[in-house]
Amino acid sequence: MRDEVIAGLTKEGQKELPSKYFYDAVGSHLYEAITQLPEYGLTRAEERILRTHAREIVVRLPAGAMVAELGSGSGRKTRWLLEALSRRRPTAYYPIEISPRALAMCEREVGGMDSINVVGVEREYLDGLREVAARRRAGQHLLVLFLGSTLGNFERPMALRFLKDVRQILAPGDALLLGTDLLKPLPTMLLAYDDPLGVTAAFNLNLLARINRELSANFDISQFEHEARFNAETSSIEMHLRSRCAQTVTVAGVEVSFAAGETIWTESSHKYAPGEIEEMALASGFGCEAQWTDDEWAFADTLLIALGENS
Ligand code: AVI
Repeated sequence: MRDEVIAGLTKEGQKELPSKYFYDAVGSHLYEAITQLPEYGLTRAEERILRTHAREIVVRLPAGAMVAELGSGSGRKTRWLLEALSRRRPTAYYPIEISPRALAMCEREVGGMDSINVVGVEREYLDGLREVAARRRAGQHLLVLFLGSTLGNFERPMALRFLKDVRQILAPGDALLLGTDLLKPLPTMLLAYDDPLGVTAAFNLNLLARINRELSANFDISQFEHEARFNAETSSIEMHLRSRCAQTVTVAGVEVSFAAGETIWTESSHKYAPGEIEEMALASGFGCEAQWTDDEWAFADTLLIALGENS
């Protein structure tokens, strides 16, 4: 963390911090609160999709597939799918998550379900997925869940690279259920990342508070403000932290100077056009089997099937 933070803050031009560091104990609770905000429709939309279409999704899956989820979250949305799967046959579920706290929360949420055997995997996504893939029986298929539009937090070329890496680990016929937030009117997108209660602002500012706590830095949090803006070139909402004045901060012994108004770029959330998901899927070796969208909030869950070499 120290090296990445210093590299991002001392970079020429736009300063940046990696969004993966949002999720310490405080940040994870703030994110959980964000998912309940009326302005942030994304999580509820996906829950509606999975609740309404769980059976339809399940009948399209390879029979007897084991399930791996990249980023378990709270497990709340996944319950609907696991319930539908377990009605057909006992199912092994492997949440893959780097945070032991998140894994424990997921195991609590899903652990008591009949006919579901939960095995938490405390690894980075791709390493964890390799480990799970190695555990399958001969001929057994795998269903990978990558929900919540986490893919949207990757820059577009990285998102494509990631899908290709996932495909490489899978066998032809394996499935990937991918959740992606879709483009919608600008005011709706902006409000989702700049809510009037200030929960998202606190989530963003907590990154500086975390750096203070863990890297003995001396950011004066009151001298930074949250900003959400739309980048039309990349179709993404960017979150920034804007310095309210000219100031110098010490982070792990390194001095970092800010001009008044200068920002640190902390996150991008890419928003997709519906056809774009199919394009990305094809370019990474998947076929698009089906797509479900929500009526209230433009969000899509797309079922992708790993294509064979000659498909
Ligand atoms: C986790 N990720 C999909 C969220 C998003 O919408 O990009 C993180 C988030 N950032 C601000 N609000 C929520």
